[in-house]
Amino acid sequence: MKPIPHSMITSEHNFRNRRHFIASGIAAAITLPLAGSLLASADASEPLKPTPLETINSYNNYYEFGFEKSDPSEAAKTLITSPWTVEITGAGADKKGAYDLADIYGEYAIESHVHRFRCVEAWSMVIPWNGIPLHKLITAAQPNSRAKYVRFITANDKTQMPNANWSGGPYTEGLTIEEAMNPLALLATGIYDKPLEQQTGAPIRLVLPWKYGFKSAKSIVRIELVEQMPKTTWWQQNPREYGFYANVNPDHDHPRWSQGSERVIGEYGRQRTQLYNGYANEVAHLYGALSDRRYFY
Ligand SMILES: Nc1nc2c(c(=O)[nH]1)N[C@H]1C(S)=C(S)[C@@H](COP(=O)(O)O)O[C@H]1N2
Ligand SMILES: [Mo]
Repeated sequence: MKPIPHSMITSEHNFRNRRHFIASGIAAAITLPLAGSLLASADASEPLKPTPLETINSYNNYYEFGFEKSDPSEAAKTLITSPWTVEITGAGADKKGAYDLADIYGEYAIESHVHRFRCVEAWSMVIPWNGIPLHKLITAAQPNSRAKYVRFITANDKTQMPNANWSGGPYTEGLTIEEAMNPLALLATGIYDKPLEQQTGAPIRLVLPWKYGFKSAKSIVRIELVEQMPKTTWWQQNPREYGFYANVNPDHDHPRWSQGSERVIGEYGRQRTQLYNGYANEVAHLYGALSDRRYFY
């Protein structure tokens, strides 16, 4: 088993220092315009300012541990995350298997990617993830022509989760095979070079930075390569409000609120939301017309 290459990864300490450096540099070099829009225009080329780890770990959506943002960080410690098995199966996989997570760590290098994270509830963070690109695990399962979609099933254990079964079954998500093979799709195992805590989806969760956060299923136990579009948890809860694709788009509002801007958790005020959450160059080719609402709710 190969060790995780920690040397490749920027530490939380360095992130913080770099942020101070950037902040003071800006203050010294330029005078910020006073007037203009009340909303900061997040620019895809601007350096991202990571949200502090304590904030990422204490403001969570993980309904199996309760419905309040503070519930998961208090309740989730009952979830035992080691040992952990991830099964890769389905008619679309020629090489099915059940893998101990420790073996997956031995097989794949852990990469670091800092990404914007945008919840459908119109709040956002910037998260320095560690993890394995999803396409690597899918390729290892030898997808055949029946692999049209990928279905993700998560832990749903009454003995370990106070609110297990809240949606009538395990939290389930899905992607087209093309989305799943996109290099941005990550199976995250850590944040700031520390293992995920239970409330952020330990020991392994999806990260899809161009989609609303509910697509990023936590604590995954099974990945299936399938022919049919999976019936996903939030789509089943309310198909009018939560679609299969759920790509971020400031021009398609949620039926009950605007998606044009977002509250930045840990900062003051709001910023404009970007198309595909700022990742249009990487993912826009996967979808049809921007006016086609199917792709954006
Ligand atoms: N199993 C499971 N995964 C889940 C959820 C959940 O309730 N259960 N909530 C989703 C939602 S709505 C969001 S916004 C993100 C939140 O991830 P974070 O708490 O790490 O920010 O997790 C997603 N994954
Ligand atoms: Mo969310």
